[in-house]
Amino acid sequence: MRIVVLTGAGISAESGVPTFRDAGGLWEGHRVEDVATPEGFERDPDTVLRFYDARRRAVASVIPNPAHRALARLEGAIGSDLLVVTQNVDDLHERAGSRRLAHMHGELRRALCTSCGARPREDRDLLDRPACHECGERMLRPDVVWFGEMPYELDRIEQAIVACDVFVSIGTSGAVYPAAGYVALAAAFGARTVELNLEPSDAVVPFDDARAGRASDLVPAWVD
Ligand code: BJW
Repeated sequence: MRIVVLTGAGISAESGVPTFRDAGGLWEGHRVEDVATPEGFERDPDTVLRFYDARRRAVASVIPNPAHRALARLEGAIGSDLLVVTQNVDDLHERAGSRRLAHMHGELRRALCTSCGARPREDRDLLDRPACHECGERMLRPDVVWFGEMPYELDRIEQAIVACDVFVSIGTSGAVYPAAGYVALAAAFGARTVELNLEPSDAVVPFDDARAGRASDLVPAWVD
C-alpha cells in the first residue's frame, strides 16, 4: 500500500515549535508580508535574518515527539511505499529517523546563496553575513520558500500523490497552496484521505476520515 503523508506545523507543536496561525503563533509581532515574502526581505533583510536566525536556534533546542517517531517507524515498516511531504522547515522528521522526506517549503538549517544558488548546510547566524562556501559572496538568505516563490520537489510530490492509495494530512490548516490542494488531487486519483488534526481544517474537499486530537496521540495510534 502506497502512502503519502503531508505534515504541517501542528506535528511539531508538541515539540515546542509554535504554529503559524494559532493565537500566539509564529507570525505574532510580525506581518507575514514583512518576514515571509521576497519583497519583505528586500525591504528589510536584517529583520528577516534576525527572525529566521532566532527560529533556527529555537528548533535546535527541541526534540522530535511521538508523532515524528511514529512516522519514522512507518517508514521502517513499509520503506519506499511511504513519502512524507513536510511543509515544516524544522528538521524534526529527520532527527526522528525519517529519510523518505520532501521539504517542500525548504529547511531552516540550510542557507541559500542569492548570488550563486548554492544551498549549504549553515549553522552560523545569517545576520552576521557569513560568506557562501561556494562563491564567497556574503549574500545568504534562509533556504525557505516564501509567498510568491515556487515550493520545492513539486514533481516528485505530485507523482507520489497521484499514485498513492492513502493520503494522510497531519497538523496543517490547509491555508497555503499548493499543499492545500493535495487532498483534492489525492481524492481525484482514488486515494483514501485521512486527516489527523487538533481540529478539522479548512480542506477544499472533505476527508474520508477526519480525526480530531493531538498529533502525538493520533499519529502513533494510526501507525501502530
Ligand atoms: C495541531 C496541533 C497538535 C496545532 N496536533 N494538530 C491558490 C489560491 C490562492 C492563493 C494561492 C494559490 N496558489 C498559490 C497561492 C499563493 C500562496 C498562498 O497559498 N496563499 C494563501 C495565503 C492563500 N502560495 C504561495 O505563494 C506558494 N507558492 C506558489 O504557489 O508558487 C506558485 C505555484 C503555482 C502553481 C503550482 C505550484 C506553485 C508558496 C507558499 C510558501 C509558504 N511558506 C510558509 C513560510 C515558510 C518559511 C517559514 O517557516 O517561515 O510556509 S507560510 C507558512 O504556512 C509555512 C507553512 O509551511 C505554511 C502552512 O502552515 P501550516 O503548517 O498549515 O500551519 P498553520 O499554523 O496554518 O496550521 C497549524 C495546524 O496544526 C492547525 O490546523 C492546528 O489546528 C493544528 N495543530 N497543534 C495536531 N498538537
